Amino acid sequence: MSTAADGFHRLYGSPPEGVWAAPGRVNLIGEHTDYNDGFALPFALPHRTEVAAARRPDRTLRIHSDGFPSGVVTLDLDGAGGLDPARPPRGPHSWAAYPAAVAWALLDAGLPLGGADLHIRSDVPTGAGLSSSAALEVATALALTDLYAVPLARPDLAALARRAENAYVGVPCGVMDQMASACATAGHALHLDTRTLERRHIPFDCAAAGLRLLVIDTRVQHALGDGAYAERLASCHGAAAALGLPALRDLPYEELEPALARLDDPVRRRRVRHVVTENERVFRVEELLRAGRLRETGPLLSEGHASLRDDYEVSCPELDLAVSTAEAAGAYGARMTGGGFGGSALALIDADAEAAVARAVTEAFAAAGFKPPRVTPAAPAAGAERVL
Ligand code: GAF
Repeated sequence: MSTAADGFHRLYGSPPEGVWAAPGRVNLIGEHTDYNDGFALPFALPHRTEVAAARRPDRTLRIHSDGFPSGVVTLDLDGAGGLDPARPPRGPHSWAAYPAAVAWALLDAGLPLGGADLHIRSDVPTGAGLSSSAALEVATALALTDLYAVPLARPDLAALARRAENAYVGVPCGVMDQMASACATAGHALHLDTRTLERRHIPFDCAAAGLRLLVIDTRVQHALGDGAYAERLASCHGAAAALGLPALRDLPYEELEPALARLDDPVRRRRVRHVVTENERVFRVEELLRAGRLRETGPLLSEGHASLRDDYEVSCPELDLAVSTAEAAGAYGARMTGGGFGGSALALIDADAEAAVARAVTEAFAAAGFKPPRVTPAAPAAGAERVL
């Protein structure tokens, strides 16, 4: 039995009916494009959130997490004090807002759910820009819909998980993280069209090419709810409206310069330039991966970082140092990944350079007086699945 199942048994006094797992993600390229209906190329991490669960005969949802010492959170699926988006679990129970949000979104979509007991355990680092929230949402959604035999295609499940986070938790994220967690496959990056939710699985095997992808967690906690993310989103939507477009995705790369000339605000111009060039980079990286030319993606990753740092202004000194140090230590390319303002960077390196690059970054952080970073290799793992 998995640890989540054991934990469930100990807590609730009987075994779960099943255990469902969903991974965190790393985004290879395509950052801050998803809420512009654009493109992204994430892959799933081996780190997962597991939800052990069983149905209940009543309309009660009990939620417990190994990672939080606040005990069992009990909610009524129908009561006003239960799944009310105006009153999500707060304070020491605020972690429970994510699974509660998912139950709310599924019910709000008219899906026939009943009560359930959930026990959660996770090794997805939180606040590291590796989508611990999406992993929790997707694992919960999969557990609840499987328990109640509700057929839901993975993209629909991801879209509902995003809606849960937007409308219930109050974080205005796009759909990339939930799609990556729900739809990624081992050994592949997921080319994602965030407007249509169409996806392509692109073989991505660093080891076979003698390469390694390092994830460098700066340990600067990032939070999407602090206003800067919403400000970027508003700026992009405002620019699209000013250009008469449904979304910035509808601005082709070839038409970028004349479009920029039509925007008065220099900040908006920079935001638009990032989004449009980033969408283009997604396609160029995909092409190189398909051609097996993995090393050549490096400069595009670094270009993406410069764009996020200078045009989109979502980097921070720790991310910039991680990237520049990895590059100086021989990385083919490096960039921040995820929402930014902290969290993690990734670096594409020769497999035998791992120790040297990790040491260089660790030493540079120490010299700058930053917290020691956590450096780990990552390879594309499986998306969400039932594991027991
Ligand atoms: C966060 C969000 F949750 C995603 O939707 C995406 O916008 C990302 O930041 C930036 O690419 O992870």
